Amino acid sequence: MHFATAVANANIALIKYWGKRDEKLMLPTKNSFSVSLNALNTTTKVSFANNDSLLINGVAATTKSQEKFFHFLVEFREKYKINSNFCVESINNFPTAAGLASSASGFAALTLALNDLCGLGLERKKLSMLARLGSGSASRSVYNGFVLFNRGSLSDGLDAFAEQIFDDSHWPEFRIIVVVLESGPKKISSSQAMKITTSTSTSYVDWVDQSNLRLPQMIDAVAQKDIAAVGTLAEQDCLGMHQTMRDASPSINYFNGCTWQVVNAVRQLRDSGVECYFTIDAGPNVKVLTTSFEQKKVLNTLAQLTGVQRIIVSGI
Ligand code: 2P0
Repeated sequence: MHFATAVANANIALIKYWGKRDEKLMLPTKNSFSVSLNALNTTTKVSFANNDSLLINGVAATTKSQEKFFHFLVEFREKYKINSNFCVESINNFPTAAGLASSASGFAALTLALNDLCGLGLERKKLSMLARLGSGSASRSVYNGFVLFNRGSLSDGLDAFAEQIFDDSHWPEFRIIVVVLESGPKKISSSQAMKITTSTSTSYVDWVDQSNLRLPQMIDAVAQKDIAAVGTLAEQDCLGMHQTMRDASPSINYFNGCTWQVVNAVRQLRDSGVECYFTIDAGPNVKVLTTSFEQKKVLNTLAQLTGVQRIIVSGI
């Protein structure tokens, strides 16, 4: 085979991953739980080449993403005793520069394509562990639906993998509305921010404890398709994670004025009886969690806000 192509969806964590217990092996401090987004994906084509190269949406990748990419290929070759170099062409169907998590779908699609090209025949669990070496959140994007990423307890990482808990047909009415806000380049990378948080934040340990208690409640809430419980737990987990960053030294803040504007609009809508909730990751954009029944009302309100660049509606 001269080339292989694979597609992977982006994912949003409802119970967040933030912090590593082992940086080299990319082992997370805690379990996380996500939902895949069928409207946001990466398609990656891989072929054998004389040198490693990476094109994202037809443009040579920035130094920052190239660094992670080259490191991943070094690890991949070492792990599976492969000598080849690779030409990688990656297309995101969503704005790469908009601060949306392209590394999760990107490394997951790359992992799936390399597995095909090199004829490795790896099972999903192994694919998840391989994608993890690129980005922690990528281990969740080798699946669709609702996915649990186990932190594991072994020092070699052999029990740190993701697994699907509910497939993508479980909750057809669930909606994630991605609100892309005006923003400059990312202030600080997730990896760097996690490192500062875990080593200096006064509230980190407490958040991990609380988040671990929320996880089984979240899985139960998704099982019951209870949007109020899912949304409430997701907001608590997200706000707690961002608080750990504010309590770090130096203090880290990914929100901007527009972020608070959207958060307040979501809270006001909810007060008026519309079931919608928010979650925010390592950037200013807001993801609104709601259902197909409420989608129109939410979109009408969001469309009136200033500072909103783009709105993407996704199912699972
Ligand atoms: C998550 N995030 O669970 C959390 C919530 C952002 C906030 O996983 O260092 O790009 O490559 O493992 O996966 C984003 O961090 O970080 C992330 P690395 P990653 O989705």
